[in-house]
Amino acid sequence: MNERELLKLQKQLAFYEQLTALLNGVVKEKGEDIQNNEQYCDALKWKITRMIEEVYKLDILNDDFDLGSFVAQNIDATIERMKVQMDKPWLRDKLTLGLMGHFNSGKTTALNLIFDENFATRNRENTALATYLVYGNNTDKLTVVDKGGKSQVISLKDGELFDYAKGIRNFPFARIFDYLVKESQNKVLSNLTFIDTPGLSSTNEHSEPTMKAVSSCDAIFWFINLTESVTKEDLNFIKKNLADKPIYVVLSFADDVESLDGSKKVVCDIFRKENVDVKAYFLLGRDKEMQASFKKLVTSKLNEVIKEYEVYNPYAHIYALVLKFEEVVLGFQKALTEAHNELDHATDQIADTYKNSQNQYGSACNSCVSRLNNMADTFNNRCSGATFCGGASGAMASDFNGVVSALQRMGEAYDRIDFQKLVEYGQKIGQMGELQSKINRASEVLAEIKEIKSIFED
Ligand SMILES: Nc1nc2c(ncn2[C@@H]2O[C@H](COP(=O)(O)OP(=O)(O)O)[C@@H](O)[C@H]2O)c(=O)[nH]1
Ligand SMILES: [Mg+2]
Repeated sequence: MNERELLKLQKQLAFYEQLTALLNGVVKEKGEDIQNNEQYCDALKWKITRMIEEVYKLDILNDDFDLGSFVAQNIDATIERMKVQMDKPWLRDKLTLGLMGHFNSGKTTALNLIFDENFATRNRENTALATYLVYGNNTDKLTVVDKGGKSQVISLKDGELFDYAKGIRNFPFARIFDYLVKESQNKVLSNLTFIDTPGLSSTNEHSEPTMKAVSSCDAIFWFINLTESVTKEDLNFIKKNLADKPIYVVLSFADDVESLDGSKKVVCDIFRKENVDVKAYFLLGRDKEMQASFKKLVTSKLNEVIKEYEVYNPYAHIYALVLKFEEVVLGFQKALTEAHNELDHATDQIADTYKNSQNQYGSACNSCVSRLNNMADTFNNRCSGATFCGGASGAMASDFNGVVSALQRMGEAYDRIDFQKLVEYGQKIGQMGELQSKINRASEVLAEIKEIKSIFED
């Protein structure tokens, strides 16, 4: 074995020893409260999604309302964020800024500069995991959290295990873990949490930690190596994943380009053309003066950003949505009730008209009967037992005429009975039944909404 091979073996051995120590270290189980929180979030998600489906079924939302994408964007993503905030106390009530862009674009260098940190920066992929820089006193330790939410406090030295630079071989091992947390006493961090991501790489696997961080970020610092300018991947990622987030662009390697103004203009023009709204640009380079001004500019911008953006509150977001749905359903129920009342009034009128015409027919019948009775009386009084005489025949003739015209009026009254009104009546009663069942459905949905509201109002 030659000296080079021996050295390599020794390095590997040191790595495995360090790794063994880490794997044997004290692991803090994911707390029961966190597991309960997650179950709570899942139950809430289920309840709210069901409520929205029920509102959707009432057929009162706009035609272009897409249930699937609405739920994905407004409920799934928000509840995931809620879970993340419950899981990760350092994201709670803080604005979260993500450092993103290609690997090797100066993200970690910038973080070190702004916060006087000392994270490893190398000219190849290095940080395998997302690193959270948070406010706290334990500045000489790191916390590493695995994908199951278990955490472990390690020394800064052991943190180096997660660097690519320790050998690409280490990389799959780092993948068991989810992220690292480093505390800092910098005052800016009492309102902000930074997530330094490994950045985008040519393979999806390496970009995963960056993708995962997106949903936790309120705003993004996007890094562009000015010597490479904006790439298709940059634009794709920004458009697909960051469309609704404020973006600040850091142009790194600024002293490595021939014409700084020209290169910067190219980037600005591309973003403008692609409708990416960049809030501000910062220049970063190797030059000390440039670095000092970068630090100054970014720090003052961060203080503005803290004031400018409200800390994302998933509860408030969902509560506002629930209130909106309640408003829509209440409006729907009100309109239905009004329509129902109108129909009720109309059917009463139809019934009155019909009854009226039927009453008229009834009284025509009665008058006909009384005419016939008159005739019978006349016959009994004047004609029975008497020879047929002129006076009686005159009385009978007038009775006959009376009966004929009474029959005529009866016929006319019958014609006036509005049977169409009966049909109309039946139709309207049917419509009322339909409205009533929708009103009842809306009441049920409103009861569900009320129940969800009470969860938020407690
Ligand atoms: N010349 C020059 N080198 C830089 C600049 N920013 C970062 N670097 C170097 O580029 C490499 C990658 O930087 P790093 O901050 O680790 O990039 P990250 O992968 O985006 O975190 C390191 O060697 C840095 O020293 C810059 O503005 N100018
Ligand atoms: Mg980095």
